[in-house]
Amino acid sequence: MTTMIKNERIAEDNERQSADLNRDFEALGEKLNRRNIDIRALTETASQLTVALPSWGVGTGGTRFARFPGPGEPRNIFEKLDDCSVIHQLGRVTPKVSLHIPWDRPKDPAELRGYAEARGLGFDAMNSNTFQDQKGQEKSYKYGSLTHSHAEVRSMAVEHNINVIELGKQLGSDALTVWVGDGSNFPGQQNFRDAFARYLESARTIYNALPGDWNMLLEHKMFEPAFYSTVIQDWGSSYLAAKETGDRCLCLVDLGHHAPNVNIEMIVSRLAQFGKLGGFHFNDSKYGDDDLDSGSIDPYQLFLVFNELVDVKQRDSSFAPFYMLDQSHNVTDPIESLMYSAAEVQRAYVKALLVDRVKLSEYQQNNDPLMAQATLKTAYNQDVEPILQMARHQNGGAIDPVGTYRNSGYRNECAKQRPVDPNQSGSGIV
Ligand code: RM4
Ligand code: MN
Ligand code: MN
Repeated sequence: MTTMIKNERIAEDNERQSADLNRDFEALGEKLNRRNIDIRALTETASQLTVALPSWGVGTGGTRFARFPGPGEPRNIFEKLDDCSVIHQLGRVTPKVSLHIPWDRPKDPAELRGYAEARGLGFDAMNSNTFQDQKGQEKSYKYGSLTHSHAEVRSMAVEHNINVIELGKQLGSDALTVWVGDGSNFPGQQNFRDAFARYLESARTIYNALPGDWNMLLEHKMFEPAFYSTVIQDWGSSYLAAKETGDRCLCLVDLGHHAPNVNIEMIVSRLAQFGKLGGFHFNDSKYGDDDLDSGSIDPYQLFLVFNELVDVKQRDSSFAPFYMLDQSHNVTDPIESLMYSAAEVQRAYVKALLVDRVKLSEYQQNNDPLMAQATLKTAYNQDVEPILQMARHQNGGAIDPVGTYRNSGYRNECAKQRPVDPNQSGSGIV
Protein backbone atom coordinates (compact mmCIF):
# COMPACT_ATOMS: atom_id res chain seq x y z
CA MET A 1 0.00 0.00 0.00
CA THR A 2 1.32 3.40 -0.95
CA THR A 3 0.56 6.17 1.48
CA MET A 4 -0.95 9.46 0.57
CA ILE A 5 1.27 12.50 0.28
CA LYS A 6 2.36 13.92 3.62
CA ASN A 7 0.34 16.95 4.65
CA GLU A 8 3.56 18.69 5.69
CA ARG A 9 4.77 18.44 2.10
CA ILE A 10 1.61 20.17 0.87
CA ALA A 11 1.82 22.79 3.60
CA GLU A 12 5.47 23.48 2.86
CA ASP A 13 4.86 24.01 -0.85
CA ASN A 14 1.78 26.12 -0.19
CA GLU A 15 3.70 28.23 2.29
CA ARG A 16 6.12 29.28 -0.45
CA GLN A 17 3.33 30.18 -2.83
CA SER A 18 0.68 31.69 -0.61
CA ALA A 19 1.97 35.28 -0.51
CA ASP A 20 1.73 35.53 -4.32
CA LEU A 21 -1.63 33.82 -4.28
CA ASN A 22 -3.02 36.23 -1.72
CA ARG A 23 -1.92 39.20 -3.81
CA ASP A 24 -3.39 37.74 -7.01
CA PHE A 25 -6.60 36.81 -5.23
CA GLU A 26 -7.05 40.29 -3.76
CA ALA A 27 -6.38 41.93 -7.12
CA LEU A 28 -8.90 39.72 -8.88
CA GLY A 29 -11.33 40.26 -6.00
CA GLU A 30 -11.11 44.00 -6.52
CA LYS A 31 -11.75 43.67 -10.21
CA LEU A 32 -14.76 41.40 -9.72
CA ASN A 33 -16.07 43.66 -7.01
CA ARG A 34 -16.59 46.36 -9.63
CA ARG A 35 -19.20 44.00 -11.06
CA ASN A 36 -20.59 43.30 -7.61
CA ILE A 37 -19.21 39.80 -7.65
CA ASP A 38 -17.96 38.59 -4.30
CA ILE A 39 -14.81 36.56 -4.95
CA ARG A 40 -15.11 34.70 -1.67
CA ALA A 41 -18.64 33.54 -2.43
CA LEU A 42 -17.51 32.58 -5.93
CA THR A 43 -14.62 30.57 -4.50
CA GLU A 44 -17.05 28.79 -2.21
CA THR A 45 -19.31 27.93 -5.16
CA ALA A 46 -16.30 26.72 -7.13
CA SER A 47 -15.36 24.44 -4.22
CA GLN A 48 -18.73 22.76 -4.39
CA LEU A 49 -18.19 21.38 -7.88
CA THR A 50 -17.17 17.75 -7.89
CA VAL A 51 -16.18 15.48 -10.76
CA ALA A 52 -15.82 11.73 -10.37
CA LEU A 53 -12.64 9.89 -11.32
CA PRO A 54 -12.86 6.87 -13.60
CA SER A 55 -11.13 3.97 -11.87
CA TRP A 56 -9.71 2.90 -15.24
CA GLY A 57 -8.22 6.34 -15.83
CA VAL A 58 -5.40 5.97 -13.31
CA GLY A 59 -3.73 3.28 -15.39
CA THR A 60 -1.91 4.26 -18.57
CA GLY A 61 -4.24 4.03 -21.52
CA GLY A 62 -3.38 2.99 -25.02
CA THR A 63 -4.67 2.64 -28.51
CA ARG A 64 -5.47 -0.47 -30.49
CA PHE A 65 -1.87 -0.26 -31.72
CA ALA A 66 0.03 -0.16 -28.47
CA ARG A 67 0.09 0.70 -24.85
CA PHE A 68 3.18 2.09 -23.19
CA PRO A 69 2.84 1.43 -19.47
CA GLY A 70 4.33 3.94 -17.07
CA PRO A 71 6.21 3.17 -13.86
CA GLY A 72 4.31 2.14 -10.76
CA GLU A 73 0.92 1.62 -12.36
CA PRO A 74 -1.86 0.46 -10.06
CA ARG A 75 -2.33 -3.29 -10.35
CA ASN A 76 -5.70 -3.65 -8.69
CA ILE A 77 -8.65 -1.63 -7.49
CA PHE A 78 -7.06 -0.91 -4.12
CA GLU A 79 -4.00 0.63 -5.72
CA LYS A 80 -6.28 2.54 -8.08
CA LEU A 81 -8.05 3.98 -5.05
CA ASP A 82 -4.67 4.92 -3.57
CA ASP A 83 -3.95 6.98 -6.68
CA CYS A 84 -7.42 8.48 -6.69
CA SER A 85 -6.97 9.53 -3.09
CA VAL A 86 -3.79 11.41 -3.99
CA ILE A 87 -5.57 13.15 -6.87
CA HIS A 88 -8.29 14.30 -4.52
CA GLN A 89 -5.89 15.13 -1.71
CA LEU A 90 -4.07 17.65 -3.88
CA GLY A 91 -6.86 18.86 -6.18
CA ARG A 92 -9.96 18.75 -3.93
CA VAL A 93 -12.40 18.35 -6.82
CA THR A 94 -12.66 14.58 -7.11
CA PRO A 95 -14.03 12.91 -3.96
CA LYS A 96 -15.71 10.06 -5.80
CA VAL A 97 -14.64 7.19 -8.00
CA SER A 98 -16.64 5.57 -10.76
CA LEU A 99 -16.03 1.83 -11.18
CA HIS A 100 -16.18 -0.30 -14.30
CA ILE A 101 -17.47 -3.79 -13.63
CA PRO A 102 -16.05 -6.38 -14.09
CA TRP A 103 -12.72 -4.55 -14.45
CA ASP A 104 -12.85 -3.49 -10.80
CA ARG A 105 -15.12 -6.08 -9.25
CA PRO A 106 -14.16 -6.41 -5.58
CA LYS A 107 -14.17 -9.76 -3.82
CA ASP A 108 -15.52 -8.10 -0.73
CA PRO A 109 -17.54 -4.94 -1.41
CA ALA A 110 -17.66 -3.94 2.27
CA GLU A 111 -13.88 -4.10 2.44
CA LEU A 112 -13.55 -1.92 -0.65
CA ARG A 113 -16.02 0.58 0.69
CA GLY A 114 -14.12 0.79 3.95
CA TYR A 115 -10.83 1.18 2.12
CA ALA A 116 -12.26 4.05 0.07
CA GLU A 117 -13.84 5.75 3.06
CA ALA A 118 -10.60 5.59 5.00
CA ARG A 119 -9.09 7.65 2.18
CA GLY A 120 -11.94 10.14 2.04
CA LEU A 121 -13.40 8.66 -1.11
CA GLY A 122 -16.89 7.51 -2.09
CA PHE A 123 -18.36 5.82 -5.15
CA ASP A 124 -20.10 7.59 -7.99
CA ALA A 125 -22.09 6.05 -10.86
CA MET A 126 -21.35 2.38 -11.57
CA ASN A 127 -20.42 1.45 -15.14
CA SER A 128 -21.45 -1.90 -16.55
CA ASN A 129 -19.31 -3.53 -19.20
CA THR A 130 -20.99 -5.70 -21.79
CA PHE A 131 -18.76 -4.60 -24.64
CA GLN A 132 -16.19 -7.35 -24.23
CA ASP A 133 -16.17 -10.99 -23.25
CA GLN A 134 -14.70 -12.04 -19.95
CA LYS A 135 -12.72 -15.21 -19.35
CA GLY A 136 -15.01 -18.22 -19.15
CA GLN A 137 -18.08 -16.28 -20.25
CA GLU A 138 -20.77 -18.64 -21.53
CA LYS A 139 -22.08 -16.64 -24.48
CA SER A 140 -20.34 -13.97 -26.49
CA TYR A 141 -21.07 -10.28 -26.93
CA LYS A 142 -19.47 -10.33 -30.33
CA TYR A 143 -22.77 -9.47 -32.01
CA GLY A 144 -24.16 -7.31 -29.25
CA SER A 145 -25.34 -7.44 -25.67
CA LEU A 146 -28.56 -5.70 -24.63
CA THR A 147 -29.71 -5.72 -28.26
CA HIS A 148 -28.38 -9.12 -29.33
CA SER A 149 -30.64 -11.10 -31.63
CA HIS A 150 -30.56 -14.05 -29.20
CA ALA A 151 -32.62 -13.74 -26.04
CA GLU A 152 -30.07 -15.73 -23.98
CA VAL A 153 -27.35 -13.17 -24.67
CA ARG A 154 -29.67 -10.29 -23.89
CA SER A 155 -30.63 -11.89 -20.56
CA MET A 156 -26.99 -12.38 -19.71
CA ALA A 157 -26.30 -8.69 -20.37
CA VAL A 158 -29.37 -7.60 -18.41
CA GLU A 159 -28.32 -9.84 -15.51
CA HIS A 160 -24.87 -8.30 -15.54
CA ASN A 161 -26.36 -4.82 -15.23
CA ILE A 162 -28.61 -5.90 -12.37
CA ASN A 163 -25.59 -7.41 -10.72
CA VAL A 164 -23.73 -4.13 -11.06
CA ILE A 165 -26.65 -2.34 -9.40
CA GLU A 166 -26.52 -4.81 -6.50
CA LEU A 167 -22.82 -4.23 -6.09
CA GLY A 168 -23.28 -0.47 -6.32
CA LYS A 169 -25.84 -0.59 -3.53
CA GLN A 170 -23.26 -2.16 -1.27
CA LEU A 171 -20.71 0.48 -2.19
CA GLY A 172 -23.00 3.45 -1.63
CA SER A 173 -23.38 4.40 -5.29
CA ASP A 174 -26.62 5.83 -6.59
CA ALA A 175 -26.50 5.49 -10.37
CA LEU A 176 -25.85 3.04 -13.15
CA THR A 177 -24.30 4.23 -16.40
CA VAL A 178 -25.03 2.03 -19.38
CA TRP A 179 -22.92 2.28 -22.47
CA VAL A 180 -23.12 -0.51 -25.03
CA GLY A 181 -21.03 -0.92 -28.12
CA ASP A 182 -23.92 -2.72 -29.85
CA GLY A 183 -24.39 -1.97 -33.51
CA SER A 184 -23.31 -3.23 -36.88
CA ASN A 185 -20.38 -3.07 -39.26
CA PHE A 186 -22.24 -3.64 -42.52
CA PRO A 187 -25.34 -2.21 -44.11
CA GLY A 188 -28.03 -4.86 -43.80
CA GLN A 189 -26.32 -6.63 -40.91
CA GLN A 190 -28.93 -5.49 -38.43
CA ASN A 191 -32.52 -4.33 -38.59
CA PHE A 192 -32.39 -0.85 -37.00
CA ARG A 193 -35.90 -0.93 -35.67
CA ASP A 194 -35.76 -4.40 -34.16
CA ALA A 195 -32.41 -3.77 -32.53
CA PHE A 196 -33.70 -0.58 -30.92
CA ALA A 197 -36.85 -2.36 -29.74
CA ARG A 198 -34.68 -5.01 -28.11
CA TYR A 199 -32.65 -2.27 -26.42
CA LEU A 200 -35.81 -0.70 -25.01
CA GLU A 201 -36.97 -4.00 -23.61
CA SER A 202 -33.61 -4.73 -21.99
CA ALA A 203 -33.29 -1.21 -20.60
CA ARG A 204 -36.74 -1.47 -19.06
CA THR A 205 -35.88 -4.74 -17.33
CA ILE A 206 -32.74 -3.19 -15.85
CA TYR A 207 -34.65 -0.07 -14.84
CA ASN A 208 -37.16 -2.19 -12.95
CA ALA A 209 -34.32 -3.45 -10.76
CA LEU A 210 -33.17 0.08 -9.93
CA PRO A 211 -33.54 1.23 -6.30
CA GLY A 212 -36.03 4.09 -5.91
CA ASP A 213 -33.37 6.71 -5.32
CA TRP A 214 -31.06 5.68 -8.17
CA ASN A 215 -30.69 7.05 -11.67
CA MET A 216 -29.98 5.09 -14.79
CA LEU A 217 -27.82 7.00 -17.27
CA LEU A 218 -27.80 6.12 -20.95
CA GLU A 219 -24.63 7.07 -22.79
CA HIS A 220 -24.74 7.50 -26.55
CA LYS A 221 -21.75 7.23 -28.87
CA MET A 222 -21.62 7.80 -32.58
CA PHE A 223 -19.37 4.93 -33.60
CA GLU A 224 -16.75 2.47 -32.36
CA PRO A 225 -16.61 -0.45 -31.89
CA ALA A 226 -19.45 -0.67 -34.44
CA PHE A 227 -18.40 1.23 -37.54
CA TYR A 228 -21.56 1.31 -39.62
CA SER A 229 -24.40 1.79 -37.15
CA THR A 230 -24.64 1.99 -33.39
CA VAL A 231 -27.90 1.33 -31.60
CA ILE A 232 -27.60 4.31 -29.21
CA GLN A 233 -25.73 6.43 -31.68
CA ASP A 234 -26.89 9.94 -30.91
CA TRP A 235 -28.66 12.08 -28.35
CA GLY A 236 -31.96 11.57 -30.15
CA SER A 237 -31.84 7.80 -29.72
CA SER A 238 -30.65 8.30 -26.17
CA TYR A 239 -33.51 10.67 -25.43
CA LEU A 240 -36.09 8.34 -26.90
CA ALA A 241 -34.73 5.41 -24.93
CA ALA A 242 -34.58 7.37 -21.68
CA LYS A 243 -38.10 8.67 -22.17
CA GLU A 244 -39.47 5.22 -22.93
CA THR A 245 -37.65 3.68 -20.00
CA GLY A 246 -38.76 5.84 -17.08
CA ASP A 247 -38.52 9.08 -15.13
CA ARG A 248 -35.24 8.27 -13.46
CA CYS A 249 -33.66 7.15 -16.69
CA LEU A 250 -31.63 10.07 -18.07
CA CYS A 251 -29.16 10.80 -20.84
CA LEU A 252 -25.43 11.06 -20.32
CA VAL A 253 -23.32 13.14 -22.68
CA ASP A 254 -19.73 12.11 -23.31
CA LEU A 255 -18.05 15.06 -25.02
CA GLY A 256 -16.06 12.80 -27.35
CA HIS A 257 -19.04 10.86 -28.66
CA HIS A 258 -20.21 13.20 -31.40
CA ALA A 259 -19.38 13.94 -34.99
CA PRO A 260 -16.74 16.67 -35.40
CA ASN A 261 -18.21 20.19 -35.19
CA VAL A 262 -21.46 19.09 -33.62
CA ASN A 263 -22.86 21.79 -31.35
CA ILE A 264 -22.68 19.86 -28.08
CA GLU A 265 -23.71 22.79 -25.91
CA MET A 266 -27.01 22.90 -27.76
CA ILE A 267 -27.55 19.20 -27.13
CA VAL A 268 -26.99 19.99 -23.47
CA SER A 269 -29.64 22.66 -23.59
CA ARG A 270 -32.16 20.48 -25.41
CA LEU A 271 -31.81 17.53 -23.06
CA ALA A 272 -32.01 19.77 -20.01
CA GLN A 273 -35.07 21.60 -21.31
CA PHE A 274 -36.95 18.34 -21.32
CA GLY A 275 -35.61 17.12 -17.98
CA LYS A 276 -33.48 14.37 -19.45
CA LEU A 277 -29.91 15.56 -18.91
CA GLY A 278 -28.40 13.26 -16.30
CA GLY A 279 -24.66 13.35 -16.62
CA PHE A 280 -21.40 14.03 -18.37
CA HIS A 281 -18.22 12.31 -19.28
CA PHE A 282 -15.62 15.03 -19.70
CA ASN A 283 -12.72 14.68 -22.09
CA ASP A 284 -11.62 16.41 -25.25
CA SER A 285 -11.32 15.31 -28.82
CA LYS A 286 -9.89 16.35 -32.13
CA TYR A 287 -11.11 13.58 -34.41
CA GLY A 288 -13.35 11.07 -32.67
CA ASP A 289 -13.62 9.45 -29.26
CA ASP A 290 -10.03 10.46 -28.60
CA ASP A 291 -10.42 10.60 -24.81
CA LEU A 292 -7.89 13.43 -24.61
CA ASP A 293 -7.58 15.52 -21.47
CA SER A 294 -10.50 17.84 -20.74
CA GLY A 295 -9.97 21.31 -22.12
CA SER A 296 -6.75 20.38 -23.91
CA ILE A 297 -8.11 20.88 -27.44
CA ASP A 298 -11.13 23.13 -27.21
CA PRO A 299 -11.44 24.83 -23.82
CA TYR A 300 -13.98 27.27 -25.26
CA GLN A 301 -16.35 24.41 -25.98
CA LEU A 302 -16.00 23.23 -22.41
CA PHE A 303 -16.83 26.74 -21.24
CA LEU A 304 -19.87 26.88 -23.53
CA VAL A 305 -21.10 23.59 -22.13
CA PHE A 306 -20.81 25.00 -18.61
CA ASN A 307 -22.47 28.17 -19.74
CA GLU A 308 -25.52 26.03 -20.51
CA LEU A 309 -25.22 24.08 -17.28
CA VAL A 310 -25.15 27.26 -15.22
CA ASP A 311 -28.19 28.50 -17.10
CA VAL A 312 -30.05 25.26 -16.32
CA LYS A 313 -29.08 25.40 -12.66
CA GLN A 314 -30.40 28.95 -12.38
CA ARG A 315 -33.75 27.84 -13.71
CA ASP A 316 -33.88 24.67 -11.64
CA SER A 317 -31.87 24.54 -8.42
CA SER A 318 -32.47 20.79 -8.06
CA PHE A 319 -30.47 20.11 -11.25
CA ALA A 320 -27.55 17.90 -10.18
CA PRO A 321 -26.04 15.91 -13.04
CA PHE A 322 -23.38 13.24 -12.56
CA TYR A 323 -19.98 14.50 -13.68
CA MET A 324 -17.07 12.22 -14.47
CA LEU A 325 -13.75 12.51 -16.28
CA ASP A 326 -13.57 9.86 -19.00
CA GLN A 327 -10.08 10.06 -20.41
CA SER A 328 -7.36 7.77 -21.64
CA HIS A 329 -3.89 8.89 -20.62
CA ASN A 330 -1.54 7.44 -23.15
CA VAL A 331 1.50 9.70 -22.89
CA THR A 332 1.18 11.42 -19.51
CA ASP A 333 1.26 10.35 -15.90
CA PRO A 334 -2.47 9.64 -15.34
CA ILE A 335 -2.41 11.19 -11.87
CA GLU A 336 -1.12 14.46 -13.30
CA SER A 337 -3.59 14.42 -16.17
CA LEU A 338 -6.55 13.77 -13.90
CA MET A 339 -5.60 16.52 -11.46
CA TYR A 340 -5.03 18.94 -14.28
CA SER A 341 -8.23 17.98 -16.09
CA ALA A 342 -10.39 18.25 -12.99
CA ALA A 343 -9.06 21.79 -12.58
CA GLU A 344 -9.86 22.53 -16.22
CA VAL A 345 -13.46 21.45 -15.66
CA GLN A 346 -13.62 23.61 -12.56
CA ARG A 347 -12.09 26.52 -14.48
CA ALA A 348 -14.75 26.28 -17.19
CA TYR A 349 -17.41 26.24 -14.48
CA VAL A 350 -16.05 29.32 -12.70
CA LYS A 351 -15.80 31.23 -15.96
CA ALA A 352 -19.38 30.28 -16.79
CA LEU A 353 -20.43 31.66 -13.41
CA LEU A 354 -18.86 34.97 -14.44
CA VAL A 355 -21.14 35.42 -17.45
CA ASP A 356 -23.26 38.51 -17.00
CA ARG A 357 -26.59 36.83 -17.65
CA VAL A 358 -28.72 39.94 -17.32
CA LYS A 359 -26.74 41.69 -20.02
CA LEU A 360 -26.57 38.56 -22.14
CA SER A 361 -30.31 38.20 -22.20
CA GLU A 362 -30.73 41.91 -23.02
CA TYR A 363 -28.39 41.54 -25.98
CA GLN A 364 -30.28 38.45 -27.07
CA GLN A 365 -33.60 40.22 -26.74
CA ASN A 366 -32.34 43.23 -28.68
CA ASN A 367 -30.67 41.16 -31.36
CA ASP A 368 -27.16 42.37 -30.71
CA PRO A 369 -25.06 39.35 -31.68
CA LEU A 370 -21.74 41.12 -31.37
CA MET A 371 -22.28 42.17 -27.79
CA ALA A 372 -23.94 38.87 -26.89
CA GLN A 373 -20.88 36.92 -27.93
CA ALA A 374 -18.62 39.55 -26.35
CA THR A 375 -20.41 38.97 -23.05
CA LEU A 376 -19.46 35.31 -23.21
CA LYS A 377 -15.92 36.16 -24.28
CA THR A 378 -15.46 38.61 -21.42
CA ALA A 379 -16.17 35.82 -18.97
CA TYR A 380 -14.12 33.28 -20.89
CA ASN A 381 -11.08 35.57 -21.19
CA GLN A 382 -10.95 36.30 -17.49
CA ASP A 383 -8.09 34.47 -15.79
CA VAL A 384 -9.64 32.71 -12.79
CA GLU A 385 -6.57 30.79 -11.68
CA PRO A 386 -6.37 32.56 -8.29
CA ILE A 387 -9.90 31.33 -7.51
CA LEU A 388 -8.99 27.74 -8.30
CA GLN A 389 -5.77 27.99 -6.31
CA MET A 390 -7.54 29.54 -3.34
CA ALA A 391 -10.30 26.91 -3.44
CA ARG A 392 -7.69 24.17 -3.22
CA HIS A 393 -5.67 25.96 -0.57
CA GLN A 394 -8.67 26.59 1.67
CA ASN A 395 -9.78 22.99 1.38
CA GLY A 396 -6.42 21.52 2.34
CA GLY A 397 -5.19 20.83 -1.19
CA ALA A 398 -2.17 22.07 -3.05
CA ILE A 399 -1.97 25.50 -4.66
CA ASP A 400 -0.03 23.83 -7.45
CA PRO A 401 -1.15 20.17 -7.50
CA VAL A 402 1.14 18.94 -10.27
CA GLY A 403 4.17 20.72 -8.78
CA THR A 404 3.56 19.33 -5.31
CA TYR A 405 2.89 15.88 -6.72
CA ARG A 406 6.21 15.94 -8.56
CA ASN A 407 8.04 17.15 -5.46
CA SER A 408 6.49 14.39 -3.39
CA GLY A 409 8.13 11.52 -5.23
CA TYR A 410 4.84 9.57 -5.07
CA ARG A 411 5.32 8.00 -8.48
CA ASN A 412 8.82 6.77 -7.62
CA GLU A 413 7.48 5.26 -4.45
CA CYS A 414 4.78 3.49 -6.49
CA ALA A 415 7.38 2.19 -8.92
CA LYS A 416 9.18 0.58 -5.98
CA GLN A 417 6.10 -0.78 -4.30
CA ARG A 418 4.30 -2.03 -7.38
CA PRO A 419 6.56 -4.31 -9.36
CA VAL A 420 4.99 -5.21 -12.68
CA ASP A 421 3.11 -8.45 -12.73
CA PRO A 422 3.68 -9.88 -16.22
CA ASN A 423 0.38 -11.76 -16.08
CA GLN A 424 -1.70 -8.67 -15.51
CA SER A 425 -2.67 -6.22 -18.14
CA GLY A 426 -2.51 -3.46 -15.51
CA SER A 427 -5.27 -1.06 -16.19
CA GLY A 428 -6.16 1.69 -18.53
CA ILE A 429 -8.51 1.27 -21.41
CA VAL A 430 -7.49 0.62 -24.92
C1 RM4 B 1 -16.59 4.16 -24.02
C2 RM4 B 1 -17.48 5.08 -23.21
C3 RM4 B 1 -17.69 4.62 -21.82
C4 RM4 B 1 -16.43 4.10 -21.20
C5 RM4 B 1 -15.77 3.10 -22.10
C6 RM4 B 1 -14.54 2.50 -21.49
O1 RM4 B 1 -16.15 4.79 -25.17
O2 RM4 B 1 -16.95 6.38 -23.20
O3 RM4 B 1 -18.18 5.66 -21.02
O4 RM4 B 1 -16.81 3.49 -20.01
O5 RM4 B 1 -15.47 3.72 -23.31
MN1 MN C 1 -17.78 7.76 -21.68
MN1 MN D 1 -15.79 7.02 -24.99
